[in-house]
Amino acid sequence: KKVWIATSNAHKLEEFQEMLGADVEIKSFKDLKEPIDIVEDGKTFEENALIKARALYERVHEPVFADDSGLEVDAMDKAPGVYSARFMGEDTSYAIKNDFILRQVEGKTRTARYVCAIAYVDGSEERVYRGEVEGEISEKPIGSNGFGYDPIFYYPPYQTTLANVSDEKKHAISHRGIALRRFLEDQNQ
Ligand code: ITT
Repeated sequence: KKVWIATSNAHKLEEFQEMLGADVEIKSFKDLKEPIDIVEDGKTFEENALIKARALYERVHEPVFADDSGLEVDAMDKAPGVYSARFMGEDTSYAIKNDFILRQVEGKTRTARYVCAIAYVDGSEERVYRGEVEGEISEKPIGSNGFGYDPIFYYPPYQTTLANVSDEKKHAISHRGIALRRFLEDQNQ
């Protein structure tokens, strides 16, 4: 089986490969001869996922997924949200972004969630699936697995951050894992 994923984020690709298994061949933006210029100007995760999936479908005319995801921090009015990749600039390290968020939640409620919208476009149908996982901003960064905000995303049932658990444990409860399983269950109906 082969599927396109409209992403240039290598960490997302790795997670999809782990979750879908080695027998699924994944292609992404890096496999295109000509780059696609995409303006991700949606206001919601769902809109942005559809924008990316439609753009790649128009190029390849084969089944395409896209993942738009991010972190909502309640004490920051749900920022960085859909701006999670661009928040403080794409070139700013996550060590700096994570420290900034730790300072923002000092003395405030620490609740946060990851959200993921997975869009699927194949020319005859368009579908979007959402997954969310509730957590808290940790007291300090912990762990080196995962990517992005994982070192500060504390998941109470595991009593540690998502950067401090195995890939399997992350996928079992993650926003991306939930959204992907919703898609797969729908396909099996
Ligand atoms: P593409 O649009 O090319 O897919 P992107 O990284 O720009 O890549 P998004 O706009 O969806 O994608 O931004 C998602 C950001 O949210 C990502 O860069 C991380 O900062 C954060 N994020 C999403 N899922 C995450 C996860 O599982 N662990 C840690 N951080 C995550």
